[in-house]
Parts: sequence; C-alpha cells; structure tokens
Amino acid sequence: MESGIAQGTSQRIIMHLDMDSFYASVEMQERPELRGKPVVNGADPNQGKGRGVVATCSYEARGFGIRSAMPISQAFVLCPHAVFLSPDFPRYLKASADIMAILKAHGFPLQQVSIDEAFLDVSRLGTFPAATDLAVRIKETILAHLGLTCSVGLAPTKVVAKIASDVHKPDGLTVVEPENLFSFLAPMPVRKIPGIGKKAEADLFEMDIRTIRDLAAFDIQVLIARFGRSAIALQDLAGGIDKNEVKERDGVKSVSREMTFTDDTGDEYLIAATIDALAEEVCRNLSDESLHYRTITVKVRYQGFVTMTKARTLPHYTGDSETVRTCAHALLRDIFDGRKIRLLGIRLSSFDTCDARQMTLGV
Ligand code: DCP
Ligand code: MG
Repeated sequence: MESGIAQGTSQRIIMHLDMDSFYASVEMQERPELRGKPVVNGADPNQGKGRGVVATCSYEARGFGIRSAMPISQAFVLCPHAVFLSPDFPRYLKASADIMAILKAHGFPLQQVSIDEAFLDVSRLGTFPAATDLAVRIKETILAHLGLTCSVGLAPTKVVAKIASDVHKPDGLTVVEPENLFSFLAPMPVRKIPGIGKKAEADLFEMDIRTIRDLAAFDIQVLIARFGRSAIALQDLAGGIDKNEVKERDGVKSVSREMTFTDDTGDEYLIAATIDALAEEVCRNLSDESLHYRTITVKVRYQGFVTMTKARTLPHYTGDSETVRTCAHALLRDIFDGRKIRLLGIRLSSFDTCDARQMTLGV
C-alpha cells in the first residue's frame, strides 16, 4: 500500500504533528486568565502531601523543572504557586477529535498515535516545500479553530518526522529534507531514537556510544553480540533508514491478553499471580499507544464455560502495568465467586470501543 508516494519517485514525505502541552493548553484556551502562568495538570497536590503524578504542564511550569509523570508532590515543591488542575478528559477528547478531523480533511493517509499526535503521509504532494506549505496551513487552521498550537516535523521517515516535531517545541515547524537527514540525526543523543530507553542508553554509554553518529558508525557485530538482532534495526534507525509506513488503523483501540489454565483452578495464589502476569503482558510494548487506553476489563471463564466480565474506566489514560494490575485485582475480587477458573483475561480499551476491532496478543 504505497498510495501516499508521488508517482515516479520513491521519496516519502511524512508529517508528524504533536500538540503543545496538550491538556494544559486546552485549559488555558478556555480560561484565558491562566495564560502565561505555570499550570500543572494531574493529581491533587494536597499541599505537597498528594499522591499521583503530573499528566502535563504548561511551558511556564516546565521552566520550574516540572515534567509529565513526575510525582505531584515534587511538582508542588518546585512551584507551590502553580495553578494545579485535575484533568477533564471529555474536553481533551473533544479537542483531540476536532484536531484529527482537521488533519483528515486533507485526504492523506493518517495514523493517530496518541490523544494529541498523528502521522500523515503527504508524499503525494511531491516536494518538501509543498509539504511545508500544508504544515503551515494545518497549524493555522488548528490555531484558528481551537486556539491551540502544535509542533510539526517533516521528514522522509516516520521516526525522523517524530524526532523533528519535538526539536522546536512549542509552536515549532522543523523540516528535514533527505540531504540533511544524517546531519540532523548525527549529533543527537541516542536516547532520541524511539526504542532506546534508560537501560539501553546506559548500556550504549558503557560502549562509549553517545550520539546517533556514534551508533551509526559502530561495528554491527559487536552491537549484535551485546543487544541481539534488534541492534540491526537500531543501527538502521541511526542511519536514517526506517521503512515503517503510516498505517491507517480503522479503530483498533483495544488490546487484550488471555490465559487458559492447564487444569481448572481455584488456587487464589495462582489466580493472583496470573493476573500479575497478564497485566505485565498486556502493557508490554504499548509505548505511546497507552494514551488510548482508559478502560480495564477482566474476564473470567469458570469451569463449565460460564464467562463473566467486569470493567472499570479510569479517570486517566494508562498503559502502566502497576495501575492495570491493581485495578484488575479489584475487578477480579468483585466477580470471583470461588468456583474453579478455566480462563482469565485482561483487556485495555478506550472510551469508544463499541465498534473497536479487538487485537488479541495471544492465548
Ligand atoms: N499525558 C499523560 N501522562 C504522561 C504523558 C502525557 O497523561 N506521562 C497526557 C497529557 C498530555 C498528553 O497526554 O497533555 C499528550 O502528551 P505529550 O507527551 O504530547 O505531552 P504534551 O502535549 O502535554 O506536551 P508537549 O508539548 O511536550 O508535547
Ligand atoms: Mg504533545
């Protein structure tokens, strides 16, 4: 499926768009008195004793060192006079839907990857200047209709477009034409490559690999010996090679994992351990997509095939195995009646899964 590619050329032009401090910006748009202030969106700080984390914060709050996923108590210490707001998801979902509708209206293949970001394959436009014009128009339309800014990256690959959208936040537009691809990537820290987390970064540092240039030039055999075959894909990314296409997903918005016991069981210890393992499994590899999931469903099939499910919708999106585990245990407690169990399952889904195609990772 290469519908986005301009005829007669294999040059791809991928756009990645990511809203700036999304939840906080929606709040600031609706409450102009908040503009210019440090705004923190997340759990209640409760005068510094609050539990939970920061969902996001305005760029003013970032100036105090506050970041997404930081404990809210720490955010309170860094900036006690910030405006602390609890998330209002229906509003953010509405804004997200409006933004995606603006993007879709241009008729290019679109892949929404989280509540506030999407890829568009605009190769059909043929040139980077034409794609840049479109990016400017899209930014203007979103600002005019929603009063929100976003940052856009244009590049020949998805990974580079995503890295590019992040370099001039907020309100950025960064274009990486093919001839600049490597000079753009080379000086960046390896951590910029999706898939390189803290652990891999530390391992690479030990080998004296710090920049993407270092990774691209490193002996692949040594990398494979250390990281396995996945080193090949990593080194490709470092060299700007990434064949991933923009995938239109028609509403795959749930992910599940199930396990059937070899022998039906009533052993509470085994049942609890299985829930732990399922929570871990279902969250594995979710990365950005976790921002689609808010509803956790536990499924229990008893001996004799009677199946029960119970769901809970959280006030926030999650892909965090600890959150899923805790919630799944609570749901199981509600439906477990002591009968022997044949199968257990956990499903994560979004608010609008009624028409969702399910994606089961395995049995
Ligand atoms: N989010 C969250 N918890 C996180 C990260 C994000 O609840 N750990 C939510 C709040 C964000 C939204 O998802 O507003 C989008 O996430 P981004 O990573 O795109 O962050 P922002 O849009 O807030 O800021 P940026 O300008 O850096 O993109
Ligand atoms: Mg964002």
